[in-house]
Amino acid sequence: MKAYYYDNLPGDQRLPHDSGKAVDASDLAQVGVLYYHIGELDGVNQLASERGYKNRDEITVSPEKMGDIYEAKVKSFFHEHLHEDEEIRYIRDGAGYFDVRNKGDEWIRIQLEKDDLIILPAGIYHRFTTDETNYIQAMRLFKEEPKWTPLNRSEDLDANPYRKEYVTHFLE
Ligand code: KMT
Ligand code: NI
Repeated sequence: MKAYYYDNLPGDQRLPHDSGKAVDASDLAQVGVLYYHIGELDGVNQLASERGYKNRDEITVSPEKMGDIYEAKVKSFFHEHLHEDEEIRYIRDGAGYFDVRNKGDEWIRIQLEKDDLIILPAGIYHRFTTDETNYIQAMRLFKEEPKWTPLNRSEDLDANPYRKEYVTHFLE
């Protein structure tokens, strides 16, 4: 894992966009983002059972796997959104970037590679992209029925109870 402020410069979303200003795990914890490096599936199983996660699936995001819809998918993952559930991703292979908003509404870019696991809290604004290799394989963990519907950023969401809870807890 490596994290830094996004440079906000034009250019393909899959480029590093590294501003050179680093961010560490405690900065991430301040906005409720947790990071783990887990080399063995046992560790993931333990974390899943501690947090009440019963289900999981695996997704491969690549042109080989997705074919014609790959470019559209990558663009759609990059729309700023939130979820009403935690988002847990365990990277099995390849690499990619999660961008999250900090307290000052700046983008922090988190580069994830094999064996990295990230937990994004419910209500945080974020987006995802593959990197220049165009390949990532990730395990998605969920509790019961996944509430993964992405809710795109809008002022209307200021009244969403999950967003309000997040703001109260982490941004105020
Ligand atoms: C997401 O939430 O944007 C995704 O699940 C993307 C693929 S998983 C790395
Ligand atoms: Ni998401």
